[in-house]
Amino acid sequence: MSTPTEPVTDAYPPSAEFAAQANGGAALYEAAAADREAFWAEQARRLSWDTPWEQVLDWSGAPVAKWFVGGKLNVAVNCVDRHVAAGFGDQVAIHWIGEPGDTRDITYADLLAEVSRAANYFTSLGLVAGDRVAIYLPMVPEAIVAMLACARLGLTHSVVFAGFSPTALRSRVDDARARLVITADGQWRRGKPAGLKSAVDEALAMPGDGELSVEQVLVVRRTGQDVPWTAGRDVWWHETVAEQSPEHTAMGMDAEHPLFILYTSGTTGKPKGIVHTTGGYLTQAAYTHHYVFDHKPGVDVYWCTADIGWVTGHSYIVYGPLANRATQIVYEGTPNYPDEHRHFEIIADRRVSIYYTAPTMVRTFMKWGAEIPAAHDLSSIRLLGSVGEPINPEAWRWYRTNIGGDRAPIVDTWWQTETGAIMMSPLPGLTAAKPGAAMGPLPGIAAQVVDEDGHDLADGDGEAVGYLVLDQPWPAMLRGIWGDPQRYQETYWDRYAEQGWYFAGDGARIDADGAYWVLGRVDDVMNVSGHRISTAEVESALVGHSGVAEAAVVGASDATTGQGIVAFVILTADAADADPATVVQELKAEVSKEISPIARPRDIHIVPELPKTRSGKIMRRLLRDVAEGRELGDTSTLVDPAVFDAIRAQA
Ligand code: 6R9
Repeated sequence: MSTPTEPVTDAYPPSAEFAAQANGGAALYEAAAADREAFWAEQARRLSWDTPWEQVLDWSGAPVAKWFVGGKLNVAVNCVDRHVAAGFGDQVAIHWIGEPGDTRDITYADLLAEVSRAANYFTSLGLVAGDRVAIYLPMVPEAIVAMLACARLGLTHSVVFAGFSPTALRSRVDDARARLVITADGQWRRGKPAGLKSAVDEALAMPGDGELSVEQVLVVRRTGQDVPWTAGRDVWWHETVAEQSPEHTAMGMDAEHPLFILYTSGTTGKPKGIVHTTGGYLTQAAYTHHYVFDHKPGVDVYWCTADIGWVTGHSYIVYGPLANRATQIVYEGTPNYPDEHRHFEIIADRRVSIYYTAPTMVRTFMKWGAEIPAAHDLSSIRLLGSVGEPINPEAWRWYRTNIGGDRAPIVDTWWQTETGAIMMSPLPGLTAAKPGAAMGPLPGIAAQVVDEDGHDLADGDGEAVGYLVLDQPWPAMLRGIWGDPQRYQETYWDRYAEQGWYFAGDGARIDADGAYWVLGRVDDVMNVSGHRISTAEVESALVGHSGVAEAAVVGASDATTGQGIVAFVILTADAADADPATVVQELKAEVSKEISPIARPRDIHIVPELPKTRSGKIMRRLLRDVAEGRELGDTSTLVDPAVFDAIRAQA
C-alpha cells in the first residue's frame, strides 16, 4: 500500500475563548475510557425514560446488540413534549423557509399540537405500533411532523427521498410492506412545481413484489397543482390530520423498538433497509449533537443542510437537534435559487451560528467564488461541520476562511447510515483539527485501522493505511438489514469474523500523530502497478490546482498497470477559457508533484458536470463505466441522468 504524501502540516486548535465555553473537553475522553458502559448510561440520562433500563448493553446475541435493555421511552416525547413541559413551549423549534420565500416559525408548543394531531389521525386509520409507514415528502414541516408522529406511536418510518423514482419508491414500499404512504401534491424546484403525488400513483400502479401493502395515501398540499385522486385511498392532510385533536397521550416504547428503516445502496443492486431502534439511537444522536456541534439550547441557531431523505437528516435535523431543544433552520429549496446568495442570506438574516453541510457543497461555493459569501455578514457563525465524504484540505481551508471567518472550528464528522450517528470527529473545544481529517473516534466509540489480517496499524511507528473497523458495539448501531439477517452478517461481520469487528467498508490512514484520515470507500481505492492510491487523494491534488472546481477520479482497468487513473474535472469560471490541452498537462504535472508520479492520471476529461446521487455523492461506478467504454449501469439514483450526455460528449 502506498501512503498518501499530501503535505498537510497545518492544524487548527480552538481559540481559548471557544475552548472555555465548550460543552466537552478532555474529561469526556477520560470518563469514557474509565468505564465505557457507565459513560453511555450517563449519556442516556440526557433523555427522559418512562421505565429505567436493567442492563446497559447485551451483546450476547452479537452481531445484533441490545442497548438499555428493559428501558422504555418515547422518542417524540423526548423531542417535543418534555421541552414544552419544562416551559420552553414558546421557543422556536423550526424556522422553516420555503423555496418561493414563504416562511413558517414553528414553536415547540406548535410542534406538539401538530405531532399529536397526526398521531391521532394515524391511530384512527387503525395503524398500530410495529406497522410501517413510507414518507415521501420534500423538505416541508409535515415531513418532520410525520416522522415524529410515527415515533410517538411506535410506527416504523421509512423515509424515501422525494427525488427518487417511482420504481425506487415501490421497491422500498414492498420491502417494508408499508400500510401508509405520506406524500405531497408536488414540490418546488427552482421556482417551478414538480409533481410528486403523480410519482406515488405511478409507483403504486406498477407491478410490485406481492400484493400491494398500501391502504392509504395521505397528501400534503404544497404547490397547489392539480393531482389525480383515487377515492377511498387518497386523503388530504389538511382535511384529516388538521381536523384532529391537538392532544394525544404517548406511551413509552421498548428501547429496542424499531424506530426507522432507511434504505442505502450496497455493492449489489438491491438497496439495504438499515434498521435503527429507539433508546440507543436517540442517546447517541443527542450526545453527538450536543458535543460535536457544541450546541447550546435557546442560544444557537443551528442549520444542517441535509435532506430528511438521508441519514444526516434523520439524526441531525430531526432526532438529535430536537432531543436537545435546538432552534433550527429548515430550508426547502436549492442553494442557487433564486441565486447563489441564498444560503448566505439565510445565515445572515437568521444569525445562524452552527452550519453543517457536505464537502460537495463547499466545493460548489468555491466554484461560485469567495465574493458571494463575502457580500454577507456571516459573523454569527461559530462552528462549521462537514459530512458525507472526505473533505479535501483545500476545501477545508476555504470553508474555514470564507465561511468561518478564520475563527470557527470545523468538525469533519465521519459516520454512516449504518452507524446511525457520528462516530469520528474532532471535539471542537479541544482538538487541533487538521484539514481533511476526521481526527479520531469520539469518547465512547472504538475504532481501529487494521490490515487484511486485522493487525492494528496504529501500533507501528509512523503512518499506515488500512481498513477502518469498529471493534466495540455502539448505542446507535444498526440492528440489522430489514428482512435479511444473512446479508447483515455477510456485509459487515464476515470480513473480521474471528475478531468480531464491524467492517465499515472505508479505507483510512493513521498519521504519525495518531490522527485518522478516512480515505473513502475501499472500492474507491485504486491499484496502479501494485500501489494503492485513494481516489480522494488524487481528487484532492487536482482540486488543489486553482483552475479546478471539482474532480472525480476512478480506476479504469489497464492492461499494463492493472488500473489506470482516469479523472473527470470541472474547471472554475476563470480557467474555462484556457486551452484544454495545456490545462490537462498542468494537472497531470500537479498530481505527480503533489502525490507521486505513480498517481499521475492516465486520462483527464474536462466535463461540465459530475454525476451525483441525491445525497451529493459522486457515482464513481458510472464514471468507471464511461472510462472503460461500457454501457452505463443503473442510473436510477442520480439527480440528473442527462449529465452523462454532456460527459460523453467531452470524454
Ligand atoms: C453520514 C453519511 C457513508 C459513507 C462512509 C464514507 C463517507 C461520510 C465522511 C465520509 C470521509 C467523512 N463519509 N462522512 N468519508 N469523511 N467525514 O454520509 O452516511 O450516506 O451512509 O455514507 O460516506 O465513505 O462510509 P452514508
